[in-house]
Amino acid sequence: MKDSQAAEALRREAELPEAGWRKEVERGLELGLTAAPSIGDRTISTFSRGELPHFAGINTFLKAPYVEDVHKAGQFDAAVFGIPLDTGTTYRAGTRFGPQGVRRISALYGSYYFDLGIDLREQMTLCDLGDVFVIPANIEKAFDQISRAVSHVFRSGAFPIMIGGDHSIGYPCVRGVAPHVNGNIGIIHIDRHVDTQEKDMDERMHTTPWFHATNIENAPPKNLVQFGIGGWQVPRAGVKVARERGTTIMTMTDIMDMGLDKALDIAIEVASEGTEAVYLSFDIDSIDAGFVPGTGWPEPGGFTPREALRIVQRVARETNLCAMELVEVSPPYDVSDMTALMGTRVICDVLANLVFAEKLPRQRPTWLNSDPSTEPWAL
Ligand SMILES: [Mn+2]
Repeated sequence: MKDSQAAEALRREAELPEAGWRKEVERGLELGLTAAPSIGDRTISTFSRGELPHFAGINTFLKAPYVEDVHKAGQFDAAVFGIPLDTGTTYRAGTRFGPQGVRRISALYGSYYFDLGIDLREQMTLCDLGDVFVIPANIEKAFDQISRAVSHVFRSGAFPIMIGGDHSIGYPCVRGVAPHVNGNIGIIHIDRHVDTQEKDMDERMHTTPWFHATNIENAPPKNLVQFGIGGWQVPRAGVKVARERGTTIMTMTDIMDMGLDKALDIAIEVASEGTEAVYLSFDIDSIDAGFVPGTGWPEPGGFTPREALRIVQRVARETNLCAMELVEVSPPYDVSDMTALMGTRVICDVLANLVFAEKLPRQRPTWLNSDPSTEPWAL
């Protein structure tokens, strides 16, 4: 088995540095006091200030530093922030607790990923910027806040990771990214639902983000690929729009018939053709509800977790990924945190694969248009 992934993982681990871990230990001892004399392991502090114990401490995503001053976002390779908006939900709400739920269960993980021999703490810097101040009673004002926040983080140079929130945030997130890309953006949308109608019950809701996002000049519908679609919750109004605009929809049956990797070849090509950057929108309900019950619009017949991880692996490695969102995790409907954990896993696997493919830490991308003298996105 010397050519196995496991054998390679064992080799790679030996080459990983420990400087980040040592720094965390030193910091813990300095801020949290050295441990009681009976504790043999002198890396342990009295107050928990780092990864351990996993069940202790104040939660940020992966216990990354909470950076209260958002002006410092650009000092990190990647920045996580929450968008706790569920005003766009058309059935059962609760995704306003998505960022909290994902952060809480993310404490289960350390920074090391065995499969790839990657240690995020040693190989990149990550911060948690907290949450966007959404306006729950007015979705358009919430959208404005979201676009401004995304724009700020994106142009700082940090790789932005948005934790929703319902899928309505897809539109303001892309609207925050688009002005800072020199060239076009492709969108890879992993979902059971098309989310392409113009309005739902007279407003822009979580069923509408891609209608509005593909109205943005440099986010054309020809580079929108919708992956895993199908079932009984695809409104006909959205289907009409998809047909008129020529977005690329790939159903679960399409994907099964051709095989996941062949389908991913097509998805990556559609999103990348003629674009400078690719945006990933991952709806947790793309995975079968048997695995992820904690979501607002469950639709049976979606991906398995293994398939979902294969999708994000290839998207992270093979596209010019510029930002991502994870949406529709709804902790009030979750069981044993399994949906939030899967959401955590999607984000962690994107990061690990970006590091593996040497896309993180990143040089400032040539397509990133950010004049520091300009304000972040504003109407
Ligand atoms: Mn969906």
